Amino acid sequence: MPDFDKLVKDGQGQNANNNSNSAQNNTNNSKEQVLHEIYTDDEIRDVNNITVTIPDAQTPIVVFFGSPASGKTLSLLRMIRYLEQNGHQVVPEAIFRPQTDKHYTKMCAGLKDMAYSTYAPGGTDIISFMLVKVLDSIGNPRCQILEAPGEHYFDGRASLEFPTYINAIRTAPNKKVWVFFVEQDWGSDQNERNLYAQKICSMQGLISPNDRVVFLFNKVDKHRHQYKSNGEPNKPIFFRNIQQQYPGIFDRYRNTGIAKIMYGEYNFKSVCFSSGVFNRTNDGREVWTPEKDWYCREFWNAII
Ligand SMILES: Nc1nc2c(ncn2[C@@H]2O[C@H](COP(=O)(O)OP(=O)(O)OP(=O)(O)O)[C@@H](O)[C@H]2O)c(=O)[nH]1
Ligand SMILES: [Mg+2]
Repeated sequence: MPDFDKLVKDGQGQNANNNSNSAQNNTNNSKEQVLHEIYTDDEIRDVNNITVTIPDAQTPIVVFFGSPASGKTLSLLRMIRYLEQNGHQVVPEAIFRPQTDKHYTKMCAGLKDMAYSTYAPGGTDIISFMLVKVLDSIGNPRCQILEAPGEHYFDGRASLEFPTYINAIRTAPNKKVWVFFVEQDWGSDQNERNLYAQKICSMQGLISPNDRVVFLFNKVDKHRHQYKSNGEPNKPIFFRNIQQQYPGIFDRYRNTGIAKIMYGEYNFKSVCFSSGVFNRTNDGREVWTPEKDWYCREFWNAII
């Protein structure tokens, strides 16, 4: 659960890794202001009290599971651009959260502006948790994506607890695709990565064995020396490094016997991804140059 006192004490908010605009801008703000920029009124009261409605119980739900600042929001925004340029529509699920939740209404209304902005979201553009639906060119729903603050998945501890709305998604009848965001060399040290790996394993123990799993090796652009001469990331190298740095996260998905012969060693998909490159400006914002469509294509093929 979010530890609001710690959050405010640290002056960090959502982006615990200190590399976002909101983290910098909020440092000197009052406790009240920091909380209100990051969380909705209902969440401040208690995120566990927010009940969610999933009106479409058929369309698969893709959950972006990632630690704070792992790049979930930027991935969603990048995918929105890609999908809309390739004949899809992306629409926020307006009734996912209570109608009285004005912050959610605002978030839904501002989503497209954020997706097409020159800058990475910062300041008050905060996305709290939301559900968006992806439709194909003739309006058939393809999937729903849940995007949420990393604090709700990993707050520095490996505990088994997740907020109410994540439990609601987990137990919903829809098929699920769990996208575990992992970044090579992330965190302050190996100890922090171990804790995050344990948290991923906790969730894997809770989800249905029928759910699909994708590992997203995010921000690969930060490791250009691990690219092939054709300009694409060398996935086996990323795979090996992630496996070493996040112990046990692949273990549950090992094929054995005939399945191993037919489908290979593991029964999950993995993707190297980058939303783009980010250049910090003097006024503390980040100019976002989206990466090539290749990354989005790979990601989309893995989740669909
Ligand atoms: N180099 C690089 N940096 C990235 C990439 N994606 C995100 N970032 C950086 O990471 C920061 C955080 O990204 P977000 O998308 O806000 O992360 P998040 O997972 O939504 O964070 P929370 O909402 O706090 O859980 C951005 O401000 C960028 O500086 C990427 O693909 N490559
Ligand atoms: Mg986010």
